[in-house]
Amino acid sequence: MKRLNHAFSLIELSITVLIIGIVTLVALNGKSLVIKANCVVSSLGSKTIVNNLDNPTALTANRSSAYETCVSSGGVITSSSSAVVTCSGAACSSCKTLLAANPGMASGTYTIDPDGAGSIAEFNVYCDMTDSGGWTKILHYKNAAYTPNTGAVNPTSISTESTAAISGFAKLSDAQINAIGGSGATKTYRISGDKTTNKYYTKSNGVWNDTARAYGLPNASRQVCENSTGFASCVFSNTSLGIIDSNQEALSGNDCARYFVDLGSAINCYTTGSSTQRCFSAGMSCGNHSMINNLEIYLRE
Ligand SMILES: [Ca+2]
Repeated sequence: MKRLNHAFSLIELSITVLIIGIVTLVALNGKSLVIKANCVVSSLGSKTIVNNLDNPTALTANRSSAYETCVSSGGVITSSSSAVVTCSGAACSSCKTLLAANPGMASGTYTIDPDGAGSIAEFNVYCDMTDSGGWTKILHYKNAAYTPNTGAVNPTSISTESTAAISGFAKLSDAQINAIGGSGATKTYRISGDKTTNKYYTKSNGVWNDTARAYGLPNASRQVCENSTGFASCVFSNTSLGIIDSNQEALSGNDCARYFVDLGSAINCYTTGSSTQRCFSAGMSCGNHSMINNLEIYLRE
């Protein structure tokens, strides 16, 4: 009877050891999947860049064999391909930092993570690498006024469509917009449309709010410029105007080079008279304040 009890104890001990082993394996496996340090996968061919600062398991759609190699090798990936774009940590935070890390990078769709290991997940953006480069597109509409929304609208549209391909209203979320370069930092916003080759540039440290008048950008320290030659040649002037209006800011005539928004109310499309939907309008001599179509707003921190 004693021998039998002893044998049973050995079986119990074996089972206990086995369970501990399984638990240990599971724990190690879980650890290996949560790699926080500079694990980067890049592929210029498909124009995707993935880092896993947040949650690698959420990136299934962007995974590649290179990504899996990265994970299995402990978080650092290298590639011999000449087409590989490198990106890690802060270099993944915006179109501007991507370009700085990869001179000559083409305009197109890339994945960024403005707050690094912070809680905002990676997201795709459309980068304009011309006009001094590093412009992240944050909002566009095609030819109709839109209802302001602080959330993200049509993420695929905003992250993949060039000017000619704009299909409708789309934007990043306000949280994503403000994370690029840091909330409250002075950034340059670039506005363009179909009525003029001029682009309107404004520097502001306002916190972006899609439901606020002129996005909450106007404040005492705002600066503005408008030209057709690009950001590098812009000469900025101060303005205390409470809205965006290149005519009142003495940057344009009351013509097709005029950009204005939210003139009549906090949210306003002057062309249609709506106070619940927003659009940009051109000057009087431009079809009696035609709506500016293919309107795009880019951000450069
Ligand atoms: Ca993040």
